Amino acid sequence: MDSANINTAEQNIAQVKTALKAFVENEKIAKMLGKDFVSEMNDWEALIEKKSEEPFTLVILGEFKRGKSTIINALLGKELAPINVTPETYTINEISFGHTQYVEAILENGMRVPLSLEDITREKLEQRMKLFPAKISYVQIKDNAPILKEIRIVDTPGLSDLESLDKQVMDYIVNADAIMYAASCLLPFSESEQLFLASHVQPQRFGMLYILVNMIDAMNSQKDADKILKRVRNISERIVPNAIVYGISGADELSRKLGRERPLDKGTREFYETQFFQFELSLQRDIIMQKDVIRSKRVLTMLSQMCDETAAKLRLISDMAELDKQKLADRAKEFEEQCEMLSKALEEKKPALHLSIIEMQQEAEAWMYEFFSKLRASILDCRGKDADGNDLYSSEDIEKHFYSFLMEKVGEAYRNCIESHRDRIAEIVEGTGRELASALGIDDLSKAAKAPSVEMIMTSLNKNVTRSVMGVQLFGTSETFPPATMSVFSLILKKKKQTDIIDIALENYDDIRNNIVKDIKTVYQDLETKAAARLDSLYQYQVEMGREALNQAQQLMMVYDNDEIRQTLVEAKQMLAEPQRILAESKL
Ligand SMILES: Nc1nc2c(ncn2[C@@H]2O[C@H](COP(=O)(O)OP(=O)(O)OP(=O)(O)O)[C@@H](O)[C@H]2O)c(=O)[nH]1
Ligand SMILES: [Mg+2]
Repeated sequence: MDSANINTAEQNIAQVKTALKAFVENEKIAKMLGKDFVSEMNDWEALIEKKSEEPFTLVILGEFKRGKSTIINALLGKELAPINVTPETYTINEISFGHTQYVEAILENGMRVPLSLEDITREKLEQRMKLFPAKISYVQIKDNAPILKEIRIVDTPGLSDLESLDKQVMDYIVNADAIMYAASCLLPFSESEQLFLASHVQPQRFGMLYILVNMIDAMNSQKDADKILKRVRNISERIVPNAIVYGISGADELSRKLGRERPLDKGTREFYETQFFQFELSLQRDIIMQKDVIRSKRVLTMLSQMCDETAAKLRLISDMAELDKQKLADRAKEFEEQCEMLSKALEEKKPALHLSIIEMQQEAEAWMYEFFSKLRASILDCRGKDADGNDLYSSEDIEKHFYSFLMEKVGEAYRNCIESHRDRIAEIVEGTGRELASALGIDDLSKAAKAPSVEMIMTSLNKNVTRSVMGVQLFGTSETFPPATMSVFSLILKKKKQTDIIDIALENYDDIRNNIVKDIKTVYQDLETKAAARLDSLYQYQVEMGREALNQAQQLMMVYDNDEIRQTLVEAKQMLAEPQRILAESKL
């Protein structure tokens, strides 16, 4: 969709909205689908309506202390969002355009309390809030920074973990037009950050998603920075393929714009300065200039989620309409019996899982032996001579670089080996999960019972989730080598000054290899425990889905007879066909 098509997009949106409105307002259908469903549809509608009226919203997300507020200030060229070394952002701060600067808290009871920028630091706000008659819903900051004429920017508190993900932040995610996700190059791009992106950001299908790897100024060399960015890019390509990754320094950019002293240049300034510039350029070109297109796409995405959920619900009812009350009761009883049987079957699967993991562990050991025999050759190559008989590497070079060369190679082999097995184990676990679901006969039931947006997370991302749940610590840098391997490396380092480092490495060669094999064993044991636990939780999930679907159906059958349901279904499907067709044609 380009801007020439924007009118068509808007027409489509209007048509789909009208059709869905008629659908919800049809009394027979509404009665059949139930109160909850109608209120859900109304929520969707309200959200979409709100969306069309609200300014374009760019939301920043990320865990605590990734420099989110600093990045926003750097974009604004002003210090509006509070920044601190301790958890700072306390409320959701909406920053939008106003001719004069103005700050106020919007309370949950609708009341507005005027504040100043100084008041919204965590420390002050915590004090002042005690006197407010209700909790703060969000803080609104108005300012005349030029970028705010185009878009509204929302700063959020650090996300802690998925369990306690604040409902309000979640509303902002659903409501956002585009997302900036802040990570820090000083902290690893953790499994929980990945899981958050996979489970909460990706399913929303944002047209624009930036991953900002912040604090590059703190890296000691470009090589270090490149390495981290490469890792983040590799991971994000897998879980949020549409994301654009930039390596930036919010703090440097803010100081630069304010004319303050900038962080020390450790040789990467040109890089992060350019990256920030490119990020701002993309904001201009891909967001600000395209904001109507992005907005239309976003609304169309929401509408099609709404349609998909409705269609899934209709499918569920249509399955159930084929059964009568007695049959349904039998089916529920049968389901419970099956659950019991499968729970036993699940226990029986565990020894097989154990065997597969042992097999992988042996394979890993074999790889390691092979790798170490090849590595010996590369080590000896370090002493090689060129055609003229000169040393390929000077002894100073070897002195300086050999140790890190060795660590890097061993670390890489170790990481690759476990990474690839982790995928295979995740596949085994997911496959078993699917087998259980089909044995329970709840494939379709569960699909129908839950909205496709949820379903999408569960199926397409299940493997990623499983991988994350089974996250074992992956070692590989000097500080984080597995314990046994590290002990040999330390030994080499201690002796390094005394004699030729290559000799020391070769002397301790078998020890390095044997110890890494020892470490690998521990890691695989850990993997097995986690995989088994994940299998249990998948089973629980399937069972709950099945029960829920059966329950829903039984309730429905208490109120209507099958013919009535069938007839209304035909009508409902017909009414839904038109908006579905339009949405399919608008090629999201
Ligand atoms: N070296 C360096 N420090 C930074 C950078 N960006 C932010 N910081 C520092 O990191 C700390 C946290 O920055 P904030 O912007 O408050 O981080 P935040 O993610 O908004 O934190 P919360 O709101 O508490 O979740 C502050 O001390 C900043 O000065 C950067 O690019 N480089
Ligand atoms: Mg903050």
